Amino acid sequence: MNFQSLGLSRLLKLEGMVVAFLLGGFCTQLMAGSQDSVQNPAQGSVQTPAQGSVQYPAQGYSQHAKAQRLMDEMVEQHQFKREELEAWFAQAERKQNILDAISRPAEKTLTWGQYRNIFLKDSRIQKGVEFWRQNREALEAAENKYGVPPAVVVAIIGVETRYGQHKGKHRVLDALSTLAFDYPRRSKFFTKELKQFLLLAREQQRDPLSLNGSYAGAMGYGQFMPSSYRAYATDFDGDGFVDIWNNPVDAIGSVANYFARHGWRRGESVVHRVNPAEDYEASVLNRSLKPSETIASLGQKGFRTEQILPPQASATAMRLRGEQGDEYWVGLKNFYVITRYNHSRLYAMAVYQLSQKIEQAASEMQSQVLTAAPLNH
Ligand SMILES: [Ca+2]
Repeated sequence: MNFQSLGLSRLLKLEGMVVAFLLGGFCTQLMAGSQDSVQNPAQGSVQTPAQGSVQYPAQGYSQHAKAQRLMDEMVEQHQFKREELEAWFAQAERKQNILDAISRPAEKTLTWGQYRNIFLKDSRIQKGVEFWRQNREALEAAENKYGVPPAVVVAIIGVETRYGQHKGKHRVLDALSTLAFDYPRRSKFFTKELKQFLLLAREQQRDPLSLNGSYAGAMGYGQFMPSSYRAYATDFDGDGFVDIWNNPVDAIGSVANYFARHGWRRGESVVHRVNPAEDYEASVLNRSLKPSETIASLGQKGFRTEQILPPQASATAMRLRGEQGDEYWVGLKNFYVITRYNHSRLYAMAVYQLSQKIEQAASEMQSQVLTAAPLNH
């Protein structure tokens, strides 16, 4: 996920906040355990990718001990050609700005109210309606096949990359090599992703040096990490290639498939605002992303939804700090599924509310068109 928009960057700097965002498929794996915090973006540094990077002329990473080991394994386990790997890693560059971005601690955690303002802007809503209109057929097909409403898929792609406008400018081979070989704290994770990336590039007949993504190696419209790409991306237009880098139809099918595989329930709601009873049990609030209560048990603890929901449905209660004060919400299984994309309740709530706004705007536009249409009797 990608917040390199100048507008956001400028806004946050103006407010004196150093905020970064780890988003998308990246977060689904990287950020386990970090729930509400909005983490460190490659912000600022992304506009000047060369700045501060250490030069490794000629050999790049090919002589690095960890790269040598990885190449050995790719040759032994996956029959890659050693010379080919050497040639790629000779060109892979260590990027200091990526190390800076990933190791910079989140110096401020956004409240829900602040986070919401980033994503629920009119321009993102309007562009979402447009993206929906342009990809209506694919979105309907994805809903039929996977049960995920078009507005939810559109909102994910809108939050991740602003509908494909910001898919990341880092060479994925540089990003993953830098993090696998020079970022010990997550070396294991990124080494695994680097191997997945080489396998993916071979499967998709792509030159690994030609593929770009986020500073963490997340790619395409929906910002999938390589392992997620291989596991969940789908050739939704049936042309023989799974291309979520440039093909919005494949991207739409892949996001919907990701949700379906993580347990999305067709036709069920996502989250409900509640007014808690005066003697509510605060201990259940924000306890875990995974629903550990039921609608019935939350009702007994002071969180009763206005809508009648199945009493035994798994649910979780949340308190979020909104602009107008604390908000209380009850999330259902589908809310949890959105957090499988990015382990944050703020993220899931933003996606959900953006999807609602896009749906509303699309339907208003539709009714305007109908109203304005001449009557041909
Ligand atoms: Ca395809």
